[in-house]
Amino acid sequence: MESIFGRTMYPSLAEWCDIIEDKLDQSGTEPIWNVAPPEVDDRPFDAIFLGGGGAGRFGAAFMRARGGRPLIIEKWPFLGGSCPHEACVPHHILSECAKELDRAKWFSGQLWFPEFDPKKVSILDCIELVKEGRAGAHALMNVQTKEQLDCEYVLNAWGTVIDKNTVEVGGRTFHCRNLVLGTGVRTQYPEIPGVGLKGVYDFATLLSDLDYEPSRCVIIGGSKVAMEYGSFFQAAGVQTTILSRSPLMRTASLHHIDEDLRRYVIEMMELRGIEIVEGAEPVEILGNGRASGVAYRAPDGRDVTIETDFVFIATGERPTEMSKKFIDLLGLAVDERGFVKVNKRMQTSVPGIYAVGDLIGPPMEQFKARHSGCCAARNIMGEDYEWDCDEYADFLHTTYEVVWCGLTEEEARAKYGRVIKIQLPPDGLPHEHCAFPAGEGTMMFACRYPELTGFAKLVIAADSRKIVGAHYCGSGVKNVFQYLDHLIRRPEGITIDELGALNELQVNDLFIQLCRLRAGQAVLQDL
Ligand code: COM
Repeated sequence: MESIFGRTMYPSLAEWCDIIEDKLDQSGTEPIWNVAPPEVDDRPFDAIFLGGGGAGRFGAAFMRARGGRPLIIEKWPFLGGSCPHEACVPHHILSECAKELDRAKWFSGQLWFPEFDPKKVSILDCIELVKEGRAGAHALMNVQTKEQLDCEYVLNAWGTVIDKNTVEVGGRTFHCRNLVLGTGVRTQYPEIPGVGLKGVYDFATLLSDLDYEPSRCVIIGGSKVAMEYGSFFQAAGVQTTILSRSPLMRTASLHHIDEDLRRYVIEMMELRGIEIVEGAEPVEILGNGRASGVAYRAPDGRDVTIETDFVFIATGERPTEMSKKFIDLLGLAVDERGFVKVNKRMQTSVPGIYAVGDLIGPPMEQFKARHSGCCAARNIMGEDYEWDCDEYADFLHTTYEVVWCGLTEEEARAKYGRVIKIQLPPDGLPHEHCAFPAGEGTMMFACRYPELTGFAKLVIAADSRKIVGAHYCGSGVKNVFQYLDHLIRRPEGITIDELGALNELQVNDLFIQLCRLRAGQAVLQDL
């Protein structure tokens, strides 16, 4: 394809969709060039961002906004990386499908809902929906990054690192003052026989390779991905078993998981029919040419086999083999799992080389990718800027949205001694008699299925009256938690009195009215 740099007529969003689809269909084709020719701009690049996912794209945009000259090199024909293509966006769409399917089942034959017919649910159709939807996101990333953010890029081409100041791509050589590595990760498959069989997928290959309707699913791994995709498969009518070594939500990469929240989430997954085997040791994926079963050792030492035509791997991610090549070439320090080590400026062990996004390890979340890219850009542009990713609000989906920030009740008691909580349903009140929290999105459940309305807990240090943790399973609350997390972590924090002074917009809003009910108390008590 000819260069798109300097065109007065840019590809429209629709044209970009076609260009991207064409490129995705033919592997190894021409790069897409958007680089200023030397007569227009011959300044050296302040940084080459290898990888145009959230980390590289945001880093480059920030650098450009500060007057720098970034170049993004991306193997896919679009920017945004795995997020819009096979990770966050697909997962959000499939989780929304799971939530809709769940409602359709519970209300089957009631109100305006038809009798739920699982035969009408097609996983392949849901995947087609994802593919249709992601094309628009791809196109927007390309247009926005060029037209609005004024960044130069080369897409649809692998960059080859020659040294820390030189990258070759599409037969051309580019020089830079700094290198920012953001090439992401792939699912790491367990080393057991059978992982290469047809019928074994991860969140990425599910979208690219699945070509039949699964009838039974075994998930190996207990990560967020296991819970999220497992909930979707089960909601779509595919009997699902999760084989996890660690208890769900107690895996190493999740922190501040409140035990009451965890219990409710698992209970609700099991109520939907998912079988969860914790402490399981997968031994082999069985099959002749294609997966037909999974053999595992149960926690009590028994050898068990489950028949299945679909195995989903959710054992976490690691840097790719391609990344390992330049990591070795550049001599970068890595941790025991192979993630590139960085300091709080995103500097690696080699001066002039930064690493960002998933390549530096968990949390593998969008906010971390974007912030880490900007942090590298700020430092490259001369700012002395540190970014700390130790504390953050976190979430996952089942058929619910599960969100948390700050300390668990147990952690708060250890740290502050006197702690009170505001909780729905309160301890000792059976959920089937308590149709709360009943937030946005679970009001219909509240009327007919009280125990499905979710779980809410606010943790408060009683002496200072400060809110120190919040935990929620329900629907529609991620936005709230973004701000709540910020308020809690401000040096001055936020008290129960201050939260109670806000104006609620939903009758069963998240915590405001409940804080106000308690705010009059001089000595705070649980609610
Ligand atoms: C979002 C991708 S889908 S990015 O983080 O905006 O680049």
